[in-house]
Amino acid sequence: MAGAGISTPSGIPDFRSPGSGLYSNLQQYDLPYPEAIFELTFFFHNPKPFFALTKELYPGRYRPNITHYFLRLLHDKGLLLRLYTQNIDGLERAGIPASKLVEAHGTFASATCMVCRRSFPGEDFRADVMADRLPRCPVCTGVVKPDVVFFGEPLPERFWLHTVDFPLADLLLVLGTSLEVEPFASLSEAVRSSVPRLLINRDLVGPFVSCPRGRDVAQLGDVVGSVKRLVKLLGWMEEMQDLVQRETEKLDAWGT
Ligand code: CNA
Repeated sequence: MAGAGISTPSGIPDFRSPGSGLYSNLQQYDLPYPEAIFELTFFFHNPKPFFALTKELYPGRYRPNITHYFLRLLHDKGLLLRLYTQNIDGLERAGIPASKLVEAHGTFASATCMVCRRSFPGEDFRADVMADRLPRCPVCTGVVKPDVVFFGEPLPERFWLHTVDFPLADLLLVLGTSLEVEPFASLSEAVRSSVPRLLINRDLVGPFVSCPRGRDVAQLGDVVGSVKRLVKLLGWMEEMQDLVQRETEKLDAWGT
């Protein structure tokens, strides 16, 4: 299970970190209260703040960091049952196939017309978003909203895979999340009680505080340092460096 804290080392602010988090830095968007940026009623009244944020987070602006590559390595080694992420930055897609991913709060990679409900690749609207123009449906001219899940909207159907996955897991990694947003947060309690849960986060959160289990482990501090420590303990340092180098060269070649 992953959250915004795995992407802060890539330069993307999380929501709740005091000072640096998005919710502390929304003055520029002129919102009545921070959460309004992800509320449909406010979006229909004024979609501009959300598109200003969209411009920030549009795929291609940021690069994965060692945490994303660690998750990729788990996949390469056949150890990843599924990656459940709350992130909407798409950075987990670097090498992890869609079948292994559940983007529980949606994505900018696709978008839907809010009037006729036609679906489009997010890429179709890149030029509009970058030029601060409202993306409009080419068929009915309705406003097109990236498929990021707003408060009150249903989660993507793939989220229901959790009913199958969590009882099967034999280790749960929880990385970079405050575990404050439901229903995602409660997944951390859906593994069998004998299953170890490893929290890698700046601070202790959710059930690791409120109802800890005997086999819980928490590695507190910066996610990059913690992941490096784990990779070292696993003896995967060399593979990790090779992977990071290969992927960095690819991104350099694409000019991303
Ligand atoms: P959050 O509530 O902002 O919590 C982030 C957690 O990560 C906090 O506990 C932080 O202390 C911790 N953290 C931040 N940076 C680090 C670091 N470098 N090392 C270790 N721990 C760190 O974010 P959640 O993901 O829990 O909340 C869910 C929201 C946030 C979802 O709806 C997301 O869509 C949304 N979000 C996503 C992104 C993104 O896609 N990158 C960015 C901002 C917010």
